Amino acid sequence: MPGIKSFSKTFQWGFATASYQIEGSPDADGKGPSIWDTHTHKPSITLDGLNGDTATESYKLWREDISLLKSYGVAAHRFSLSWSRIIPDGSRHSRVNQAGIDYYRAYIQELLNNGIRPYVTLYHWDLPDALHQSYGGWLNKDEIVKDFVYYAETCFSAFGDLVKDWITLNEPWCVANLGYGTGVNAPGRSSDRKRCAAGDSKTEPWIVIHNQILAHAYTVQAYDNSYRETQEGQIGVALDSFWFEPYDDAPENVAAAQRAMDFRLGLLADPIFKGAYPPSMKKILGDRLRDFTSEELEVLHAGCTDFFGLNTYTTMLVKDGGVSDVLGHVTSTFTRKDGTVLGTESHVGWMRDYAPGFRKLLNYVHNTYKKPIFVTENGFPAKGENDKPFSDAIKDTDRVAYFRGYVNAMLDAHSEDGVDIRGYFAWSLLDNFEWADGYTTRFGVTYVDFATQERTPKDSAIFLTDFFKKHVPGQRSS
Ligand code: GBH
Repeated sequence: MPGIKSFSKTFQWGFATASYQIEGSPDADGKGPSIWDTHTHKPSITLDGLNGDTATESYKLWREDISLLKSYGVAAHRFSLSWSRIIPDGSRHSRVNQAGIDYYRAYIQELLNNGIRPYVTLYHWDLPDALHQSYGGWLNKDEIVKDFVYYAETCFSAFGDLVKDWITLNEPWCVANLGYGTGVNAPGRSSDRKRCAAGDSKTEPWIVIHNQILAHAYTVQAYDNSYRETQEGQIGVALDSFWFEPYDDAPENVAAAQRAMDFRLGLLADPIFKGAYPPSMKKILGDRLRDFTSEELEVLHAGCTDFFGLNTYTTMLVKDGGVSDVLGHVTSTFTRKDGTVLGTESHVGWMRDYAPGFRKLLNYVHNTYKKPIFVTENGFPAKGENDKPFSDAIKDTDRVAYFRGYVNAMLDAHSEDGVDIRGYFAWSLLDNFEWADGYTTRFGVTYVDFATQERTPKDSAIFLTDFFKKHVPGQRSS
């Protein structure tokens, strides 16, 4: 179609979900508990006091979810596997649960039967609790790296004839800093003794970052060594970042924005794609950031992470200075120097709608890491949606506006800036269990009535379906 900007005809678009946020059925068919099962059964963890025991009942309603995907006309679907359904206590020394394998094989087969390509995340935060209890989970390098690789290989063997697109870890920054820094997320460790009984926010997040990088790298090595040739797939990682924009053009604020990018994204992306931590981080964190051994460096350098999975929601303005070293002594705000505010407010304090920042971030990732990009998450929780009557909630004007801005920014990044973008997964298919927010924050393009589990498309689902139909040549219609 002349005059219409478009992605390539192999562009993969769809929605993303995560096991603990949708599945429910925490002990069905031999599943072991994960750290999120344990965490959310402690008092005062979530805003509404609720947990993921039921969520969207997707462990039972999965065929319905796949029909919904089909009705939206997606090319692909990103979802995660629950490690403790597949290996109940997580360990390489223990048994694999055939019922877990059978469940996910049926799920994957059903996607394929409907012409939907599976993008499988191995780890979206639900570590088998037994690994945390027995040796400290992500804190224990020697054990966790081996157990993760064993789990990953179990999945490559069990599903790799059907699955060609793998994502090792989801948002390792959040796993480290929310799980072991603030302690808001599982396993809930922090120096804050009002909130957590144990933990050390100064050291543990950086250990957990380091061990996740190694788990990723050794998994890629295992894929290269034993599966890549026969299965002919690709493997990536989903890293989350804001776009950090300097507050003004003062040189110290320009430098601060780059430092924030280093601390938020470079921390993971530099080792994984370039083989070393950002120098700005070493300078501030010193020995708290572990050095890689020479063997580890070899694995990092030899491995081929095929694509850059990018989870991103918003932009922040950054100024130099700040007590916390978590983002490298910077201060962030949504309010510009002239008092105006960046974009429409959402339901959560940490994000607003600002599409120009998305285009800049896509360019930054492309120019810095030179890998094909899959946007593995992007979405918007409309303010006050949970308190609206159903008939208003499904007319999600602010979410439609957000997606319109973001997908067009991505289209411009692709067609005008030459950024190599291969796919886009909106977060999320369904309203679901939004971690510490419980069910109070809705990110879905599909409304879920949690009392009846009835699913209803919101206007944003229809918008995205129409957009990709128009801008991906040869998209099949639903
Ligand atoms: C993603 O997390 C998750 O992958 C997904 O499971 C989740 O449902 C979705 O996005 C929506 O939240 O501590 O300064 O970073 C997004 C990660 C974690 C980013 C909480 C914002 C709070 C502010 N978010 N974080 S900060």
